[in-house]
Amino acid sequence: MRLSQFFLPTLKENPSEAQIVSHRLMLRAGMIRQQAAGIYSWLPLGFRVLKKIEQVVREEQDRFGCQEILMPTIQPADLWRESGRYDDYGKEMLRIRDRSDRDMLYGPTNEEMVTDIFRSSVKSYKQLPQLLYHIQWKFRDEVRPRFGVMRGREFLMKDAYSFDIDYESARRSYNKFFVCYLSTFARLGLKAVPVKADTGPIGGDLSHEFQILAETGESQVYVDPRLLDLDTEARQLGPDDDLAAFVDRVTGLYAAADEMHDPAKCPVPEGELQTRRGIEVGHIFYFGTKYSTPMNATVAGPDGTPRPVEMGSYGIGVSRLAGAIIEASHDEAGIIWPDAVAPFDVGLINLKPGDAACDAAAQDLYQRFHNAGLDPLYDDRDERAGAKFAEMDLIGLPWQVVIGPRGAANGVAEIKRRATGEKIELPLDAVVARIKG
Ligand code: 5CA
Repeated sequence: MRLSQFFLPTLKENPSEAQIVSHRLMLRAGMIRQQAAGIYSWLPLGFRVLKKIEQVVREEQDRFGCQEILMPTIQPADLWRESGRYDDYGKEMLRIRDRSDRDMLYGPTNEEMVTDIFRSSVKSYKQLPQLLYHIQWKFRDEVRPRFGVMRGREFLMKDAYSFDIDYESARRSYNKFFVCYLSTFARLGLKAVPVKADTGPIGGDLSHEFQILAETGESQVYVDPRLLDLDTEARQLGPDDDLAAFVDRVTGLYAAADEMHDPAKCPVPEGELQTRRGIEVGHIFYFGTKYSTPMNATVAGPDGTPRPVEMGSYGIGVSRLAGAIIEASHDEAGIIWPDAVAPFDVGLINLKPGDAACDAAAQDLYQRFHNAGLDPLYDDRDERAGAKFAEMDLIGLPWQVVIGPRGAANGVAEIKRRATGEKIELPLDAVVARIKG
């Protein structure tokens, strides 16, 4: 993509409405545009990041045997009357009436709908377990939407649902998502800590939140330092491994959010306990038969008698992650994208467009990047060097490659790693290999 043709409405000034750094940087980097309180359009740069996050989340769900479906955003109120949540959900639910005066709603979550899909077609324990997920927009009419996409009213969620015959099997499903989440967040370049949580309006009695650690996080968490090193181990585990052993060990380590932290009960010595800020990017729930009983979602067990199916639900805030990743990875100059979710792999800066040697060298590299399967953003605009560098730093691509008249004459480019600021000069034909690592 050539920057001269790319739709990238960056801002020079800090937008006054943005209170936190990710919101500020997403607006300044032209990633999103607010359309109403807590409702955003995703512009090309932001959309690319959102799709990358979504894809990592999808691949990890698939790896653990969860099947993708797509349920609608609009749901009939009658399903929610069956579970009893239509009245309970209160003002957070956006209620709509269609032309035939039927009560509808914009889904804030999908337990009822997926239970309806399940009960209409699964009749025997032999068809279990079933794990289904979708990645779909949700609407919650939050009292105080704020912090950009971190607390929106319309937001993109990956929500998965498990169906099992009994408690033991349901725990195995829960464990799969537990490990899948740690692996997903590690792939996204994040440190995520599982913290025991309240179940709120989803219900049930077993629940964990996944908090990623960032100085600007909304909640305070107190964690055993051993919880900060689970990334590699989680990525190596798959659905057929002994996940219970891993989950039992991890959940045995101390982790508590502010309201649950009790220094008297904390087994970690004060000097070792990590007090950090966290952002909730995922939340998993086991709630047994809370929906299957009232909605009559039963399957025949081995003895032929019908019993309500055991369920859990598992959410990841996909659009929130775009903001959360920035909170965890930025500096004064702008965003620092982890490789896995960067909107482009490399920013190619031509310092002197119009100069034959610079144009030829830049064009040659642009082609080499494409040939190597890298996705470059080529700054071919006639702008001051300082402005070009500042904009590249702001949008945070992992690598910058700079071609100037001196380098072009000598057949070299300067390469900068955005995360460390480290710069080296390399011959043009060594650039691709360096970036591909
Ligand atoms: N049905 C369950 C699990 S699928 C559920 O809805 N859980 S939740 O309420 O905890 O939401 C799942 C995730 O969505 C949260 O962990 C958070 O990352 C994200 N999320 C929730 N509310 C918002 C919001 N207003 N804006 C952005 N992301 C949100």
